[in-house]
Amino acid sequence: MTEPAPLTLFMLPGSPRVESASPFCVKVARALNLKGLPWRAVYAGRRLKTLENPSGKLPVLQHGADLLSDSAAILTFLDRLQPEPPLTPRDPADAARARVLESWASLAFYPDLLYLRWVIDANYARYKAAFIDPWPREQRLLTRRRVLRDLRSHGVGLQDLPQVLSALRRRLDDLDALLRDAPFLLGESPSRADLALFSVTGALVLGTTPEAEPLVRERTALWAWLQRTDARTRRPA
Ligand SMILES: N[C@@H](CCC(=O)N[C@@H](CS)C(=O)NCC(=O)O)C(=O)O
Repeated sequence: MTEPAPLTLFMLPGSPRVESASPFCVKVARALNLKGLPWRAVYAGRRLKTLENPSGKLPVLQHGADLLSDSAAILTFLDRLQPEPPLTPRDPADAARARVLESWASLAFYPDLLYLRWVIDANYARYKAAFIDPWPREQRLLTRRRVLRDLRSHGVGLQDLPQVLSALRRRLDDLDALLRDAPFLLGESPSRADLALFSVTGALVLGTTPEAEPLVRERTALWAWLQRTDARTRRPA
């Protein structure tokens, strides 16, 4: 009999092109892979939200009897569980830079991604066909009405598409510039900053947001880093 995997990642389901529709779930999945930790996925959706999940959001990592939510907190926990390779740089200033870049992914890029996926009708149809319709109802989490309401209260939902794309272009330029001199954002090896920004910018090139795809592909340092980070963090076959 095989040993049960000690780590279970409750996550939103994905598609043949990516582990999960949620960049936060992809970020944790890739962190587990990078550390070489064995883990298994459980597709959770609404059921976990109402029954077991302390935060109401995915991902949630189960370690023994403990449930941990929030991808940033989970990465910090993984560094304690398995220190090598570190996701948080050992140098305190680099650790701070990594966390700032990680929050840039969730506070700036993630709302752009949600806008492009859920507000634009044609993209929502693509997203629904790839990431919602194939899965049973209990594995789904968000409704379009909820996401549109949250985006309006965030502010991005009140903007038009040209405004959102102009802000996204600026951010992608900044990310591309940060990647010109080193293979990863904080130097020679991937950190939590790379995992967070890889997950959310990688989600822009999955066939559901055609306005954003060329913006990512044409930035050469950014595009090469996406491939490099993917290769370093993919689950071994
Ligand atoms: N800060 C959280 C954010 C996670 C998050 O927003 N997850 C989304 C899926 S991408 C979610 O579960 N949303 C459900 C909800 O807002 O009710 C993290 O880093 O894990």
